[in-house]
Amino acid sequence: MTNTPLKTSDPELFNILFNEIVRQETTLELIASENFVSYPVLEMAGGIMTNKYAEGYPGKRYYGGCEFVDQAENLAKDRANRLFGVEYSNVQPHSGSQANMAVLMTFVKPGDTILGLDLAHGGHLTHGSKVNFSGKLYNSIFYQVDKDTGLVNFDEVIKLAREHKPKLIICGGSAYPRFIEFQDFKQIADDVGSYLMADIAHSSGLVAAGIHPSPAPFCNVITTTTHKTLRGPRGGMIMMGKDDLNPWDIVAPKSGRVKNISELLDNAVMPGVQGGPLMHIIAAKAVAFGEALRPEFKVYAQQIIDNAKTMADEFITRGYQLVSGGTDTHVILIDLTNKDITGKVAEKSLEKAGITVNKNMIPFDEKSPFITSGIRIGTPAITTRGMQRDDMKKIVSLIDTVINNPNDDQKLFSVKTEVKELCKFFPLYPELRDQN
Ligand code: DSN
Repeated sequence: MTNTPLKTSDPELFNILFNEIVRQETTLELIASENFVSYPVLEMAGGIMTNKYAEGYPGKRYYGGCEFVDQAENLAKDRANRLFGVEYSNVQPHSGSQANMAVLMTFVKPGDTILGLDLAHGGHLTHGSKVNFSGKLYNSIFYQVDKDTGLVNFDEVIKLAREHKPKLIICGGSAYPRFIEFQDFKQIADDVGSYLMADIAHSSGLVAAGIHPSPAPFCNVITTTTHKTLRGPRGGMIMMGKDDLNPWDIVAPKSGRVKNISELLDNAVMPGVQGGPLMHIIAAKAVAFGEALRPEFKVYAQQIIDNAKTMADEFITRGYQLVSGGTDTHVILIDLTNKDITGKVAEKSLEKAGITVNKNMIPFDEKSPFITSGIRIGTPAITTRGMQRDDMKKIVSLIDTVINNPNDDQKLFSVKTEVKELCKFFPLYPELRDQN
């Protein structure tokens, strides 16, 4: 990347970009919510559709000149529907949080009760956290995981659901290492007459590959991000397995000519929550969904899980405590309380050694979210780079060295050197290098 137009016009930003490329290439990316998009996705996300305003939906825009962005958005929706086996999708949400906001705006009114997984037990801010719109606008209550098993405590979910009769139950989260039991949630939602939303932001790539159970037959509405295991551009999406709910159960009759919930959801996204859609990102979602429809994606998704299981076993062998005792997915949540180190210190020391993770609350954590007793690790990004079983064992041994020597700069430096050596075998974006 020696002679790009950016380098000439804005060397300061070029330098920042260059340094970030080097950082991504020479370090181990273990943040469970991150991934590396393919070069075609990158090309579309960085492409000229960023120039286009297209408020509205394909065929019903508020601006002219939308012929080709309409085609891109329709393709994204068709591919999403095929990928997840759903009847409806909205690919416009800029993020998972905005997808969740649109769903909440559709299914619940301010003051209504929602029931979601406690953030400190693996949930998400938008599932009712008091510091988020979802906890400020709605009466949010939370279920937790069982202290012994680390799994969702369904006895508590039933008890809370019967007691509070939530309008909406939310399943899924951001730091839950096990499969989400959609069917069990569905039984409870039916029992108390609640709507059921699945947030599969983390597991959507595994769902698309058919490796994680699908929420489509059980949940009224599904949200996801597109950039985690799904390996698309940064963004969000809403889906419904079937668009067969009666909208009049949700909105007052004076709301006009609404025929189905999908119309309410579309309206909630735009104009309810967002204005102009990011057409370059929507087109890049279409590219990523096309990739995920190919048979290779199943192999990739299975490798993500195999890698996570290998790491989990290796951590256990080395005396680490994993929340829920292991993983079914791409997520490993390590409880560091027996290692005499906080999540905050572990994250910092690992970063110094070229390994990127995030500190994370563990269930029943006694430390604050800024300190934490745990770290979360994920395998999507390193799997994208092509790393496999032996690499996982090596990475766990490097992490172990750091955790046991968090303040030994010499050891951290030697791990960093080993990380760089390992990364050299798995180059990122050779296409960028070819532009030199
Ligand atoms: N920030 C995402 C994650 O790391 O899981 C959730 O929003």
